[in-house]
Amino acid sequence: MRERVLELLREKQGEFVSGEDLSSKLGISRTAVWKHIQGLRREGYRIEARPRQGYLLSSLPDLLVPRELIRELARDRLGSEIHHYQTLDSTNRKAKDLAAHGAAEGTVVIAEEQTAGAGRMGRNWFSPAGKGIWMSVILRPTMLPADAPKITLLSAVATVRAIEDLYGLPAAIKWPNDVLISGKKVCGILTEMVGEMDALHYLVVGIGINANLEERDFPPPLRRRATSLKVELGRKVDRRALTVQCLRKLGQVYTLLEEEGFAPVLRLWKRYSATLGEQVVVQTPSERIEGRAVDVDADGALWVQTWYGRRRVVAGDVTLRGESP
Ligand code: BTX
Repeated sequence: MRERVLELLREKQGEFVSGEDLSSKLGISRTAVWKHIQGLRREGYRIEARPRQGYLLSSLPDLLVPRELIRELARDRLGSEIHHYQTLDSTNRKAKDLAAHGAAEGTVVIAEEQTAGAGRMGRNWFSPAGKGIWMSVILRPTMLPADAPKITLLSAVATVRAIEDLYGLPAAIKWPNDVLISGKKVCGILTEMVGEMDALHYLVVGIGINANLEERDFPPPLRRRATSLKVELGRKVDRRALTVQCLRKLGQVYTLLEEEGFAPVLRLWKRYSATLGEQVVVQTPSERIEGRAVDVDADGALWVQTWYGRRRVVAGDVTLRGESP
């Protein structure tokens, strides 16, 4: 019933709807209407109430409420089921849990705040309340576990395209999956896989985007290396629109991978690369490699030209020349 009250308020678009109208259309008492209005207000909808005029929906909540996102994503491939939390330790952890219990491909977990947001290699991802997009998507591609890095590159492409489309900002990808603006990290992606040697069961793609953080919101050690869309644009962004666009782009590039293979995705990745052609230092789990980043191959691995020949890197952290490590 709450949904229907909201629907009727929405239909009026900026005009008042009388309590009487609502109650007769919905076949409930005016007291019941009032209770649903209160419920919607508690969810963050701003609804004005005026004697004799009724109710007017004046703004939607600045929260990533599933019903608002699902409406927009009705014709898209991802996001038909969305779990939204005020606080979670990590959306990736929750998504893995849901996937292990059979959640469908395209299920999305979103938190307004993460208390233990996960980065790669056991690192933390700073995820303050209401300021970013902290979300994870469950995918069940038919591919071998060895192909999972392709999804990581694909997700970075989708995020960059979403940012470019909405804000025209020149975002670039640092191998494998940091999204940078003005050389600073605006988004991080953590892909986690569950499978066996010859079968991938599911993947969780965790995307963290610094949307409306101010510079002072970042802990001091991050300030030099991190930025947000708000800092870059000088204005607040609509987190809902950004979430929708990211999921839409992710669905589109994922379909491109299925239909045409990795080559077109890799071409896009290269187009947005901030790494290729650059002098880099790559810290892998076992060594430090210095040289020029010359290519990313069909498996998503980075090739570095060093003094002593070409090296292939499958996992590691890249520092670009001029960037502080
Ligand atoms: P990463 O290991 O490449 O980056 C983590 C490093 O980035 C940290 O050690 C820190 O230096 C820096 N950092 C931490 N927080 C931020 C931030 N908000 N902005 C810029 N730099 C930061 C990247 O790992 C992968 C991050 C994925 C995060 C998403 S959020 C939704 C999902 N759930 C979850 O737990 N993780 C993912």
